Amino acid sequence: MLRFFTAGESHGEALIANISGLPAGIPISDAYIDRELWRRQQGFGRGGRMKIEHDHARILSGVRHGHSIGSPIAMLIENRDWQNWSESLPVGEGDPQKHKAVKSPRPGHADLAGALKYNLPEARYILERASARETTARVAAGAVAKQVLAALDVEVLSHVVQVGSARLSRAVSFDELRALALKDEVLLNCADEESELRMKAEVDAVLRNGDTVGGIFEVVARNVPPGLGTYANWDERLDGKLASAVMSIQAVKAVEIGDGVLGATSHGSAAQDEIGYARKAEEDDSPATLRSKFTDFTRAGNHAGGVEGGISNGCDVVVRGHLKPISTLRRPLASVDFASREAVKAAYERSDVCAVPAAGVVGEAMVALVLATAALEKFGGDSLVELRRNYEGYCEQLRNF
Ligand code: EPS
Repeated sequence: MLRFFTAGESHGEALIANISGLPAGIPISDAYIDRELWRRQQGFGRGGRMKIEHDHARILSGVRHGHSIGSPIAMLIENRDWQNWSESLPVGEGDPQKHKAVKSPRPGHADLAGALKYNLPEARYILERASARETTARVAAGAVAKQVLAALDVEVLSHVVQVGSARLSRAVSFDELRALALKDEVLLNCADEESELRMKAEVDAVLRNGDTVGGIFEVVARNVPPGLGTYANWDERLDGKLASAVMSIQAVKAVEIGDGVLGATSHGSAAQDEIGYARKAEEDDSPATLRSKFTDFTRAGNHAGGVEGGISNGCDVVVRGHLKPISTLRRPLASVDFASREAVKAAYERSDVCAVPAAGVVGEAMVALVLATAALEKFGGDSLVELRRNYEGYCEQLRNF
């Protein structure tokens, strides 16, 4: 079973990602993992921290000669900023005078709920773990999951479809998402230039007035075979797992699969994806999104976002994460001093003003982890050869259906 966990705090020494349950023989490139980490650091609206960090995953175990060996993969990503915090956040007793307390909780952050829960007098230890810095480790684990999926020809990409009230104005092809992921300069990770400039204007506005802005990212997974997940039990449904994984990303407050939100206000005749059949050998001009490589069944659309009845159906899996604006504001909101209980402004910590593109990269990681887990559950195998054999046998079964 594929499992992963992360450890580490925002201003601690390092972040750790541990992923286990991979078959042996999967090609694992550390350069690829680092490229994914770099992508997570990009985007207009990120804070000063990203000028300090150059995230690099040091693989400590589970990979030899460029391939997984079946044992857990442990990765360590150093926090360069640690050198500025080693005295104020030491592991040992240290000097209490140097502690940097967070004296008034930020509305929307974990500060108050966490302090109440862990019975701590202020929020420093709370935000250290609640911080989205933790997503660095998720992206490292997700990059490993993506390399498992690559062995099954599955690709997972993302783009930004909304920042504040600026929306992407047109449909974007999967090839455009591929090109976006290869770019060496990332503004808002939107494939449409005109839309991206409107998105940038939203970030410029909040930069000027000390506010923050949220938005929506969309993750698209191509070549997911039909049959991952099941309706057999509520907790085995693929859509439930995707929603949970994406909802767990810091600042995500809503998750949508396909056109889920629009579907609630549509009629059934407009919301479903009508089914057709066209042998590939025959004349077929339906776009690649609407026919999978697995069967000759076609679809008139993909409102379902590639999941029906909790099962992948062979169309692109499409998951959107809706981010609230980041809760650390340069022009802070009303709060209360933890010690005196007097009304004060919320604490300010260096932060981002918009992190939607970065959250999209984290979304890819979480979706990849869910899909890789579901694929390994279905196809199993302790080696790449065994996994491929099982997968190809299933593909043949689908062709002969
Ligand atoms: C970071 C995410 C955000 C950043 C953080 C790095 O964390 P948070 O959720 O706590 O706002 O602002 O940067 C800092 C904590 C800092 O000191 O600048 C990330 O994704 O790496």
